[in-house]
Amino acid sequence: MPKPVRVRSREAFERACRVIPGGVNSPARAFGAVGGQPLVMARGKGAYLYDVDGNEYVDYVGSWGPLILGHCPPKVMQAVEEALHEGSTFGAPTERETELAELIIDALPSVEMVRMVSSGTEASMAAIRLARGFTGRDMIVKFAGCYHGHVDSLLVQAGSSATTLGVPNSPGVPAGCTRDTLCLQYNDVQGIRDAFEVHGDRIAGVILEPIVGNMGLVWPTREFLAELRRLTDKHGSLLIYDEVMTGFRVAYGGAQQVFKSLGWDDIGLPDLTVLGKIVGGGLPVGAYGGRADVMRKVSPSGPVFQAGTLSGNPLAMAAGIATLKQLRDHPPYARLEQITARLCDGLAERARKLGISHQIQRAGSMWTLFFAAEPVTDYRSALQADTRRFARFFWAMMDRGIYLPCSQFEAAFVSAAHSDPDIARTLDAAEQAFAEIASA
Ligand code: KE4
Repeated sequence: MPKPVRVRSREAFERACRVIPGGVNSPARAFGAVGGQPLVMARGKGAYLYDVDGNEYVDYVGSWGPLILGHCPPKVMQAVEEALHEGSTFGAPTERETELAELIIDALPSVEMVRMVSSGTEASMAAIRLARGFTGRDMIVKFAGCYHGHVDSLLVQAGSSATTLGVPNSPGVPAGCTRDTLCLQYNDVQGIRDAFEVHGDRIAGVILEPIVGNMGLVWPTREFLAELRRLTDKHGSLLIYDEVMTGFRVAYGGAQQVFKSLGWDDIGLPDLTVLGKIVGGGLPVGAYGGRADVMRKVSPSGPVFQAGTLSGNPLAMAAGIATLKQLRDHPPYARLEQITARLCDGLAERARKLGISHQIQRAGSMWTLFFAAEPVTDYRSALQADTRRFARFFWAMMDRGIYLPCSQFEAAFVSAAHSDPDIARTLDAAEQAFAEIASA
């Protein structure tokens, strides 16, 4: 099979590397985990990406989650264009900010008030500061394999036990920033019990991805979520769901709605929810919201400071409003469930035929193909996956026009723009790619 020509992409990337660290504005795009050079993209349309050499790809990254409607959805484009002619930013309240806040509150029963920021990182950082400000405590609990943005206090190594306080996992993060962070194992009920046993009255909040995308797709157990809610209630800590990836993705009401539909009533609701990606419709938006008594502590209504020049930016609000209205009024979730299930079942069938160890884990249109023999339930089991085999599969699919996330530890996304022929084309490519790696 002839490899696609990528001359311009190589030249463009080499030029980028001369002026931008690693040639990218986010390391997730750097292909470090799969080798080779990232492709420089020129445009997107519907389910497709086109690189600067004109090669077409079926896109399963969707800009790492925001593009549930695909590239250039007409109504979103139109809304941004209209907003643009009124002005790009005012630094003053605008009605679009209120409208998007109302849409979020209507979608998520746990959210009574919401504040807009410009990224998921900002939203997580603010939510943590708010939990600390509201409780007057310092300690935060997070889980290995969950990512909440490049927040200093959350860039910690996975702890070895429930009492191992955080050690930074990046240069530039002072030890003091992570000293109050506990990093536990996801789905480890005994681990959180031990942590609250030792630190309960010092824990300001627990933050987690309620369905994880950032170690690959991993489901929580009902018991884990129920115990988190029980212990945070008992000790007066806040429970923070980071739904940056799952919000409006796995359901219009995010993971919280999925759990309700599963009848998991004993897990309660989070006190705060962090949002991003889809809520901005492809433009820079993050948001955090939750209980009104907690949110009222945020400046200027309360003492917990948080600010941002472009927070609630009118163009980004317009994109977010148009996206959420499209999702609310013409929900794609039943079809996304159906075509993503067909894709994942087809991948599993083709891998099984060739005796390739794999686990396909999915939540709605978010999914991960792990090259692993056992189900992935936490970060330790995720690390058992065969990342070299993933890298070979990644390039075998890329060379057949299928654009997957460039890491075993990421989720892939199907959009409402993906068609049945796109799924068929992907499965044909996978059949050849599996055969290629099985013989390697
Ligand atoms: P941003 O600051 O990238 O908008 O959001 C950070 C964030 C917070 N919470 C969750 C659950 C997230 O998944 C993210 C960002 N996700 C990564 C991909 N796994 C974004 C890709 C990137 O960093 O370039």
